[in-house]
Amino acid sequence: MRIDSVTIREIRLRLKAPFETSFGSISDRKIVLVEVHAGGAAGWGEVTAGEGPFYNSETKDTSWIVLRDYVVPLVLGKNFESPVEIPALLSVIRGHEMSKAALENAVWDIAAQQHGLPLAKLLGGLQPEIACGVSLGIRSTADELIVAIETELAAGYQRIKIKIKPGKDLEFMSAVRKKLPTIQLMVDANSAYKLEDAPHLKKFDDYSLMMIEQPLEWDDIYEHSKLQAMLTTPICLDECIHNLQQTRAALELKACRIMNIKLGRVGGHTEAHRIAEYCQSKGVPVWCGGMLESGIGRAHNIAMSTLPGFTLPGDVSASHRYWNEDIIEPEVEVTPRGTIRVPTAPGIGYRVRRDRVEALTVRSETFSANDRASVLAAQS
Ligand code: OSB
Ligand code: MG
Repeated sequence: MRIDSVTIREIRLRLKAPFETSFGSISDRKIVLVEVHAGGAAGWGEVTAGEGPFYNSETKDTSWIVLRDYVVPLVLGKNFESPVEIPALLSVIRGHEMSKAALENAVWDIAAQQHGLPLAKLLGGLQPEIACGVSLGIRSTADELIVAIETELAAGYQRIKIKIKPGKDLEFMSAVRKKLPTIQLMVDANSAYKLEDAPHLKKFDDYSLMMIEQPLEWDDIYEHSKLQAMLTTPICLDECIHNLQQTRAALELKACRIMNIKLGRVGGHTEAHRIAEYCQSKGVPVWCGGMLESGIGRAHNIAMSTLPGFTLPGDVSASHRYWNEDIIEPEVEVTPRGTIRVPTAPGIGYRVRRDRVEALTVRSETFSANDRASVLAAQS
């Protein structure tokens, strides 16, 4: 396929309720979407960067620049047999995985449509439905948190993750365990602790947690290996892992026993697939993390979650938990047994609501291979 045009656009989408993590609170998402046209088909990807550089170093604004000035010029007018060729082409750009992922994933959407297959199938996914958990933001009181957890359990969700930070941890875990002793429970610190906090983190071992996600520095695999040796609870890495090499380092150093794979953080479906395969070969379970995505990013997460090795419930949940109205049709729904049925239509399997996307757009730029060819011809 030849990449005929790429449109980048920024939309605004208000969360139903603010989402609080150890690094801040967010109410209004500002999301960059990428639409690629190739061979008569349109494909969509989502940049999963935050509004500010607080989860990782990318933001919706850095992604705009990187896409416009570096990613798009590298792919526009180029021919690809398969989207797996894209990472090598984009590897001259260091970092900026979320920006690259949005482009590559849009091309995967097109490739799947051209094969007449749902994206999950094209990727090699086998599961007809995926297991779902929820990620709950930090609440002001344990009672409030328990009410939120009970609502999610009643909806069927199989696993509860609670966000924590120093001062908002043991009291919450202990209250939840007292009320709900047997649920599948885990915590996510988003790098809020230091290795010196090991004696404190050791107390988490008393609460039968499935795992502790990313307790230490966002870029420090080594210190997680020191901490893991002191804990019985498995560590799961999130922020630290951007590619297969870092995954190998983490497993060889025994820095974690479980891996969170996020499509944006690792640069797209091709790298995510490699990481999942490697983890599976080492007997390390993986699950799909979430970044408060719109329906487009969510659809890609669902496709990835069908791959072998994704044996734990992910942070992939129903559209209505986030938005009054999503930008895809149908919206993502969860069954009473806490699963999402994988769509069977070609591509991402959901229809993008263009009217709604247009209405939410605050800026957009389109780059077309033909315009570029004519600009280059005029210059020569
Ligand atoms: O660490 O997993 C995380 C949201 C934004 C940034 C980082 C994280 C999260 C979540 C939300 O936990 C998961 C979701 O999309 O529901
Ligand atoms: Mg996390």
